[in-house]
Amino acid sequence: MKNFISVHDVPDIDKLVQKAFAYKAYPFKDKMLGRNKRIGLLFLNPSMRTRLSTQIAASNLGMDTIVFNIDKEGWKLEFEEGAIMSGNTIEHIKDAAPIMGSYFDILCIRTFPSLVNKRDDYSELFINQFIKYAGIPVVSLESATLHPLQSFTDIITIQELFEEQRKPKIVLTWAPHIKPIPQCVGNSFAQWINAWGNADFVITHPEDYELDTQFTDGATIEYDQEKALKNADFVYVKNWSSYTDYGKVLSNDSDWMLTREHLTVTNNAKVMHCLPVRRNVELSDEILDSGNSIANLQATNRVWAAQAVLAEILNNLN
Ligand code: SN0
Repeated sequence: MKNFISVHDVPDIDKLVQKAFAYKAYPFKDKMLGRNKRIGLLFLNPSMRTRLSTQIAASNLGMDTIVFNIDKEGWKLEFEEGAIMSGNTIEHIKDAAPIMGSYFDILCIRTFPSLVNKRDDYSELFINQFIKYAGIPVVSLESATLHPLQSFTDIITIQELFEEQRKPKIVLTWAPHIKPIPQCVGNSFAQWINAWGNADFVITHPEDYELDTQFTDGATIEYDQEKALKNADFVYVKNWSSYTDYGKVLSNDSDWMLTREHLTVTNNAKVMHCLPVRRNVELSDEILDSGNSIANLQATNRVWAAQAVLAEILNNLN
């Protein structure tokens, strides 16, 4: 593995899951692998779990980490080729990224979508410019359209909990929110579950909240949430803004908030969320504070997900 941007960078998902489980059992077994290697974590947007788990994963592998909140502490970057930089951007990615490439062995980047310019967001302009100009492996800590470390964690967590000899039914349900939110987590979860192929996978949302079919093809789309939730083993709760009417909030229908009532038709489903969660807007307290919620396990597993990915990249470097 060179870069980790999407599921397409993973030749064998199940093998990577096993690698993560091995680190969960023995966190320090490869403490020498990252010796004298330095990782840069670059944030253009806020983060808690991603930042901490990646830093811990790097430390478990013996790497040095530098965290740079470039949105707050750095110069504002320009990503457009040929831009006349007379506006508010100060430094071109062409000038910044090669320097980072010389300082680090691996570069990790979080960059949210604009939710205004669909073409730039869906061409992954920012992260692709980093890949082009840094010249070292790049790991996505959530980019404009995807959140691969989260989706990998989600599959690890499902595998860890589901022991029956059949495919689990997994439902991704849209939930209300107060503001426009990226489609990344939904896109990425759909992309990974479809690529994994070991699930009966249903996506439910109000009409006009369809995600990009390049990620959802293979899943069943069901507009009736109750019908979708029937016999679900896992329910992933997530808000996203509209992809078709790009970046817009089209519904705030609180009936879509997952409550205990919604779970009655499921197979006592485990409820997933990537966090941070808007309590009693996306998901009710009664679920989040119950044994059905596995959001904390997902977050805990972020360390092993990041460690497996970084180890794969380090193996490729050495
Ligand atoms: C981000 C998202 O893509 O959904 C990051 C999730 C890991 N979430 C938010 O931006 C939530 C912001 C809010 O105001 O609740």
